[in-house]
Amino acid sequence: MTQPGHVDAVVVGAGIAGLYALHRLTEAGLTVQGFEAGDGVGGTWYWNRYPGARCDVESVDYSYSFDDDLQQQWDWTERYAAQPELLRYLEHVADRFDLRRHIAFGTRVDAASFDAATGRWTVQTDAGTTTAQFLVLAVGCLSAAQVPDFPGLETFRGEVLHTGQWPAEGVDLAGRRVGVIGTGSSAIQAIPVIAEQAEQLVVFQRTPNYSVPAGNRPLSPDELAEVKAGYAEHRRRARNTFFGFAFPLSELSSRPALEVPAADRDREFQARWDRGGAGMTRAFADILTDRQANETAAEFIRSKIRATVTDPGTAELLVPVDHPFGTKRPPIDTNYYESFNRDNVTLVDVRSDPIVEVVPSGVRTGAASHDLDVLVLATGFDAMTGPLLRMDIRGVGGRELRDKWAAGPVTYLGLATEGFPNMFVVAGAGSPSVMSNMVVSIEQHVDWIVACLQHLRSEGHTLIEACADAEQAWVEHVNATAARTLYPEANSWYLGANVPGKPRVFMPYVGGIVDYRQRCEDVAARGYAGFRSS
Ligand code: NA7
Repeated sequence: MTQPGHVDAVVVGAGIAGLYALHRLTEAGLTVQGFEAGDGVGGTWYWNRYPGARCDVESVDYSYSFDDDLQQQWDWTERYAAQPELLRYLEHVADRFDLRRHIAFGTRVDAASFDAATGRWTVQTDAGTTTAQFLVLAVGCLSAAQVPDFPGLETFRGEVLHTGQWPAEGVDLAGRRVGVIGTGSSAIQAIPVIAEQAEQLVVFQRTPNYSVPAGNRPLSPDELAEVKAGYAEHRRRARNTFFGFAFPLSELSSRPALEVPAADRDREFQARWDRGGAGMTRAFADILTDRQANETAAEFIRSKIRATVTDPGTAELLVPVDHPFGTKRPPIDTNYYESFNRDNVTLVDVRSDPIVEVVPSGVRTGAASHDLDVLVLATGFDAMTGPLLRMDIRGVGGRELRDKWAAGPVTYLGLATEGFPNMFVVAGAGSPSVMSNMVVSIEQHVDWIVACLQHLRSEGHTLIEACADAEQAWVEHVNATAARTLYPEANSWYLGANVPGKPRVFMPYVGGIVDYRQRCEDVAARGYAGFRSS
């Protein structure tokens, strides 16, 4: 496609957020240009093609709600959709709403700068320059792969693959010696599948994780029909829960864990373990806010690990002790702990035996050399701020976003930042997106942004910018809300802890999506209070 010289809005990213933004902005009558670094749509589901990649939110929830024909006509095949199905879905959405014609694929945005004289953004890509009145950054929260600086990595003779940049053509692991570094959600999904394919698998673990069985299974036609018959109500329910999932209300407990006798508590945990999925964090009202309550769930999971993993030494290494359950995004798995009972799987604890270097033949730790053909970096992402700060974004007076956020992200509602007029972030730091069903958050953010732009037009204004005091108050509220929970206790990507040198700031808003939506609506109802427009 030919890149236009000027449009009303540039949308960066063609994942779930970018596609929906393009759809809603064009529907509202704006001219748009989308830019996407990948060669196709899908974002997260375009890049994360590692073996076992699957969503941790149920398919019937993790899907757009804006179009009833779409949700009625699309048939999910599994409780938790795998990456190929999610990618097919997003490709279908792009075609169905004719969105591809707005997107320049294989085009990475390097820089964007705001010119106060013209009130326009100049967006620079590796293919050219486009100006726009509005800049909508839909670049994802977990899209900037984090590759640790292992000495000698470049000397490795085999293949080095990051889970978040998996080759589209796939990788044949049969008969190969594979190393996986990391035991986060991506690794926990990949390890059981790689263990079945590879000749040998060595897992390098720094921090043991709590994982709960996904309970994934095919969705029966009857089950799907039932959801579809009540989809409007299903979506309404999802939007009115803390995290944005339409689980049965009976799953939401209002009881504090320690008020329940231990045997009953374990029965409750067991029921949720058997059902599979993320229900464990909701088993009692205070799991994520009270350390002792949390410990009851943590201990239950530890007992499951010890009961599953046959070698007691390996089991103990897999038992998490240094952070509360649920304070890192809780992985859900299929046969994760069971994989360590296989003869071809070895666990290396890099806390006690650190990785010294990567050598041409594999990975050398203090105690041993591990010969490998493939090294999988399941080492996560420079989350939330990484995708934005890897671009050179400059606001009024050439102020760099990197400078403004040097001590951590500063936003108003997670959607905007002072000094960067007409720039909106979808699912940004300071929003509840990563603590929620992402699709519900994305639809809410984009709807809010589009309504804001329509309001601006109806007022005859061309410029909108967050005010410094509103932004400051929001940041304080985000911090205070996090401080009431156990989340800051874990060295998680929520805090940037996985990226050496990144400021330790709790980035997501953990007040829940209902509270957040109410606050956004209130801001809009008060004439976009906290923003100035002209
Ligand atoms: P995560 O959850 O950030 O996990 C990354 C893993 O890689 C984690 O176990 C890290 O250990 C480990 N890691 C990172 N750097 C190193 C180094 N230098 N040495 C050893 N181990 C390392 O990323 P995922 O991709 O699994 O999941 C991201 C999100 O995607 C997930 O939360 C879901 O929302 C979907 P650590 O725990 O930091 O000690």
